[in-house]
Amino acid sequence: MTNLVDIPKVNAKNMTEKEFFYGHKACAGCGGSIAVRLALKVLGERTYTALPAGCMSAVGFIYPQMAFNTNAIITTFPGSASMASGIAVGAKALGQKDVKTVVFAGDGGTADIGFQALSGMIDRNDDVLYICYDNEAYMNTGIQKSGLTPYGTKTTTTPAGDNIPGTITHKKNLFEIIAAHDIAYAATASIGYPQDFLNKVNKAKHIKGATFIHVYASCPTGWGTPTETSVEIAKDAVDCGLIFLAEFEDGEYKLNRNPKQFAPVQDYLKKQGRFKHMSDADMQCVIDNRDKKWSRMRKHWL
Ligand SMILES: Cc1ncc(C[n+]2csc(CCOP(=O)(O)OP(=O)(O)O)c2C)c(N)n1
Ligand code: SF4
Repeated sequence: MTNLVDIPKVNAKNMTEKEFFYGHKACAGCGGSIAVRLALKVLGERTYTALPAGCMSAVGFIYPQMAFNTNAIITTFPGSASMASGIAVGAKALGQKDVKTVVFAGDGGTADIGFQALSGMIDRNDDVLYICYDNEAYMNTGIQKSGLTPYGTKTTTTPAGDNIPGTITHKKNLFEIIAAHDIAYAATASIGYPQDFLNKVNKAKHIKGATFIHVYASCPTGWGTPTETSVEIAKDAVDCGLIFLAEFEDGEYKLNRNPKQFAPVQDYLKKQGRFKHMSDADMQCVIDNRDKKWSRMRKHWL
């Protein structure tokens, strides 16, 4: 196993100025595109990239233009991890040692439709870094609820009205489901904390075998937020405790941030059109669920 302590750090000063994902057609302020851009700057040009149907493939491959400066391919929606496994094994068969295979998939393509292939990829320990950019809904097809859409969210399949208050389930516990595979390295991140995300991609790059990063990535179009606040909102989500920054390594969980006090959840929710309808009771339900999760994490991960 790679000695992760000795890996040279990547930061804004020594990071390449070369762009590997440019000229794409994402909406202004798209958090998913920020996640892809940052990750590819760490992974570099010897990267094979696989993307299922979803925003990043829709905005990245528009004939005759190609926004990826690396090798990249669109996969079937449920099969991105399988295709990435094939690419990684193919690269090995060709004797290529300096390449990395990466998947960029949305929350729908990861936690729901692509999950079986992802589980198999981790089980075989194929040499793939799987990055899920989590914008908390199926955005590319018009904002439908996914397994990672949080409680209270208004989506086109969970409309807020007299009968239901938007989404009535909490986010699927993806990070721990992945960790339960006993994967060598998994992490959560947010585009609101870019240095933390860069460090985690860098770590995963140097590990041979399956690795996974779940990065929280704002979507102004689906969230009803101003484009210029994307990074700020992704930071707010962490600061109010609804998104946590953590790692799973060598069978152990680690909380990277453990704030003494959380910023008010209400302020975070009220900034976003998708939560505008929420009652005080609904917001309290979100807070109670956050507190339950944090007391469990603090008890077992610290
Ligand atoms: C098997 C299959 N089912 C449905 C679709 C239609 N489809 C294309 S993109 C998409 C939404 C993707 O959502 P997500 O994976 O969360 O990524 P995002 O669009 O949010 O980036 C869907 C449902 C498809 N292409 N293939
Ligand atoms: S809909 Fe959202 S995730 Fe899709 S390109 Fe626009 S901002 Fe990005």
